[in-house]
Amino acid sequence: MELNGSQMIVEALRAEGVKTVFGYPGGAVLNLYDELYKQKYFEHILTRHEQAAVHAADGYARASGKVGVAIVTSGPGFTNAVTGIATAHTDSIPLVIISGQVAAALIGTDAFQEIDAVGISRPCTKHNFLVKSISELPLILKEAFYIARSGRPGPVHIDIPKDITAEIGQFNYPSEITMKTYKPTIKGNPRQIQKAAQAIRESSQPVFYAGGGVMLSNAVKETRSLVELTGVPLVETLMARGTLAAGDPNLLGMVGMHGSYAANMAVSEADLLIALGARFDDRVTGRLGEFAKHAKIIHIDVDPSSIGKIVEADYPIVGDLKIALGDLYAQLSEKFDKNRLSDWRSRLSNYAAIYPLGYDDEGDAIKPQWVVEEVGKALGSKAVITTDVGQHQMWAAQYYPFDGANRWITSGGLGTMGYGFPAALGAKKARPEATVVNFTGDGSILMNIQELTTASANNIAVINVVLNNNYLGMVRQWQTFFYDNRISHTDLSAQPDFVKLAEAFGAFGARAAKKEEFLEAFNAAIASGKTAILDVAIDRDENVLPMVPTGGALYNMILDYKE
Ligand SMILES: Cc1ncc(C[n+]2csc(CCOP(=O)(O)OP(=O)(O)O)c2C)c(N)n1
Repeated sequence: MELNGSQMIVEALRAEGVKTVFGYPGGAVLNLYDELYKQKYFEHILTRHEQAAVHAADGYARASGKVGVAIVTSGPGFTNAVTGIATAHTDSIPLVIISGQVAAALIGTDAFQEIDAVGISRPCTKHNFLVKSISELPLILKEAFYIARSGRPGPVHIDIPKDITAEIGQFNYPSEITMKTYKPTIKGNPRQIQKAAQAIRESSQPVFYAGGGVMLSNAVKETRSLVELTGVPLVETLMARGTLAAGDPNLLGMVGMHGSYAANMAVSEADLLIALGARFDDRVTGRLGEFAKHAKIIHIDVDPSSIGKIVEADYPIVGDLKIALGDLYAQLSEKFDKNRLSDWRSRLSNYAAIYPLGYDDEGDAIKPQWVVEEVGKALGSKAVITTDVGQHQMWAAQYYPFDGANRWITSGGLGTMGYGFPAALGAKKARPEATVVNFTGDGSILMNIQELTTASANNIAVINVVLNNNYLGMVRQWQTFFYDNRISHTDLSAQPDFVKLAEAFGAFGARAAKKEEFLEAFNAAIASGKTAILDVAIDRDENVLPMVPTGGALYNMILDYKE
């Protein structure tokens, strides 16, 4: 079939089953946008900033488990998108980003809106392509989707010169492909799995360390079965919240800088650490030399380059986690003696009992943790929760009752303020039946506030709960703890009227300074059926605890802080 480049893109998106794309037009993608105008296969959501388009595609991908798609123009359109691309890259989220480029003949001439897009995207994508001729476009599109979703997922960027979007060529879209240079290992080595099973059988203080890979490989069920079978307790990274249901007796909580005492002590005292799709991020490990220093390490990951990168693995297993866990289960299902772990388990229960997660809810001021708990009570585990970055993100991670995959959406690796709201919009498009709540801060929400227009124009209803402390709270906390309370440029007392702002954009706005007002505002927001901003005045000086100071060992936590 003969098509022009833009038609090929549209047909490829159709063939890949894409239902929603997010984007922002410009000169270099005019031909493509003309084709988007004519087609009826999928919906295009016009965001108001390219960064938001990519975050929305990312939120869509995380909520649906499918590849998210964003389209941006050349030059500033592309550079605006970079933060979104890097955010997805660090968290291994499958995206295809299509950018326009100046006409092939103009590349390298400093043409209007020219930028070396593939040069910029190389370090923050799983792979990228500059399309050099129309003949290679169909295969590149196919490969982009394949690379984005297979193995360790990630964003793939395709930069397409404007003339190629108008040129005509042959379009035979392959239904399947294999690539010589890229073949992810899916099945873990049976010998290694056998050895790992033996190590689990022999250990007396084992702990599972679940990372984002549990979610990405859709391995929640398999992880739960293995935990149930073995009675081995589990800690979750920020990205793995929901692996076990909140309240599960095998769950020790979140591990790392703001992890629970029990989780951090479990890792510190374990004799075997079973890392599941986790990458040993420094926010998790604390001081590396002290991290799990008594433990042998089993590391299961689909990405071979992540194994041994930060921490040597005694039992490396390269493969898809879901499959590897199934194989491990088969190895262990005969006679695993759970009782062997009873001393270990009671020691850990004791840790959980002496330092439970908690906060002081005495005074009149609204505590942010209380807000998170109330939303959790109202919506439970069926809601989709997104966050921005800061204290509110950690409180949401600590106090929301998670249960299962694809419902907890946060920028873990890059820590991108401005992520939460557009990601929530993308998530709502992917899961229209779910209530979507974005926990955000008064700093973060202003970073992509323009997307209120996108929400209103497209009737996408999400609830932004602004935990408003009039500070860049997380940075203020560090200044308080580690810089002698020198509050340098983190006071956000000067702020807009968030209620009026919401209304100006056609959204719902309400303010809450007392607990009853919050519950009322929250219910009214849901009833409004619109995107909402709830401006919640919280205790200004609340800190996120426990906290492991940077470079400290996990077992040295600040549990309580009094100035
Ligand atoms: C784009 C970006 N800029 C700067 C930072 C550094 N940073 C991390 S947390 C934070 C404060 C966030 O403040 P706010 O959104 O009000 O949330 P709070 O911590 O008060 O809950 C800042 C500035 C970041 N993570 N992302």
